Amino acid sequence: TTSAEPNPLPRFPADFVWGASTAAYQIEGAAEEEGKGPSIWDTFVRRQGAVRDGHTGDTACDHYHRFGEDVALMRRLGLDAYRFSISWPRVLPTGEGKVEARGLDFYDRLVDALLEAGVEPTPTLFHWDLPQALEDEGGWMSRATAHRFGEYAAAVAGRLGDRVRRWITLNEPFVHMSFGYGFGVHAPGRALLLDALPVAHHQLLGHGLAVAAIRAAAPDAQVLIANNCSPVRLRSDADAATDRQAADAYDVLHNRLFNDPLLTGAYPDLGAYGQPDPGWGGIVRDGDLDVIAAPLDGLGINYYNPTWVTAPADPAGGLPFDLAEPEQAYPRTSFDWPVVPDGLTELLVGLKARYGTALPPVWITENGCSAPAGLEDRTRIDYLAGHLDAVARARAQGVDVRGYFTWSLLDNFEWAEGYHQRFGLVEVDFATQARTPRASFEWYRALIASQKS
Ligand code: GBH
Repeated sequence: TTSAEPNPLPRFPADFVWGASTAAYQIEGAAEEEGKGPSIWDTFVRRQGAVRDGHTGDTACDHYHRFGEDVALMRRLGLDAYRFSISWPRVLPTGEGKVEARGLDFYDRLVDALLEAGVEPTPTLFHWDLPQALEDEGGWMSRATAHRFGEYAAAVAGRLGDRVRRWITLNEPFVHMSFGYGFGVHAPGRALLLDALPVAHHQLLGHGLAVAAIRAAAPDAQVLIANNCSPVRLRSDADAATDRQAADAYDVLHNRLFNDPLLTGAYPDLGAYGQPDPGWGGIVRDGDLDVIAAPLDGLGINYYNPTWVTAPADPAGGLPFDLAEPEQAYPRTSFDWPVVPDGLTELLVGLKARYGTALPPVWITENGCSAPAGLEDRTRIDYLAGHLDAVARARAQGVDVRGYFTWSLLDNFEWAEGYHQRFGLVEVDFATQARTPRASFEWYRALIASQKS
């Protein structure tokens, strides 16, 4: 097709890793097969009004039964690596105790199929599908969940650690905290607002325990976390002082709450959130930050767009910022998210400026866009080309970016939006499960091939 002509792109190093990402609940289906226990998403999708048009992930892309076909697509694409997630309740139906061998067998077969296809398996241990039984005991509001996560990590790494060289612990702990426990628009659907803060700490503690478990099982493996980060921007009519304060406060909640403890061993000051106690009233215990700050082999960054904020209209009320709309007319994705590639350069250069030598190598673990249905997805090609150029610019400014995983390989279950948003390089017809590569697939294939020749 004419739209498959590669845009001119800078050359990346020969060992730069080209990948694509998915997540278990969004693609696997087989929600009740082979001993899998219910996750909080299995529960949440049945709640009236929770997901657009009542869509569920019961079948999704039926990847559980069709992974062979999907791995063949990856091989055709020439992927170096594939980022997928492991469903905790498939491996441990109630989140703890006895391993369900059939669940672990599935990932064992997937890993072997990937290696056979020359694609590096890059599993994420938690992409939001907590076992419902653990949610019934408090979920991530409960400290015990962090320990259960460490045990789950040990079980998975014990089985796959002989073949998996690169692991990701958590996906986007900020989104899971804020959407899942703060606003209730994702599972588990709790609207605790700022009382959801312990969810941040318990996920990070779970991350640290998982790092130790993976290192014990697979000493040579690399361990990463995938944080979604968003550079914070002000409108051009911003007031210097109060708007700057709002931007700093937003940066603390969205970015630094997760990056600082991992990379510096200390939380940012949460005074702007009415939390003067560095121990957050007993949540952060002695020694926890040492566990959380265990050295990482890489920092995964999921980037979609910047966030615009202003000073709060009601400073006495809830949050120390208001979200704002940019006044500039950026192109918009089908999700209505602004397309701002230079935000990715700004984010990466900003991380390097803030953390310096404490910043490990960076991996773009998600980046992509929702585009109209159909095969001629020119807007997706433009989005990807623009953001890869942004990565190259950050590399040129000294940020050590090692790889790029686009979101997503396949159209899939887009959480509260159900099947209405399509993020795939491959179109999925959910009535027939037919997979058809889009123009962007061909473009990405040609790009990867050209980078290797
Ligand atoms: C990721 O989350 C998830 O990891 C993945 O599962 C998901 O399918 C994918 O992205 C696509 O959504 O209101 O215009 O400022 C992304 C988290 C949070 C990023 C909301 C964009 C708001 C855009 N997203 N955010 S805007």
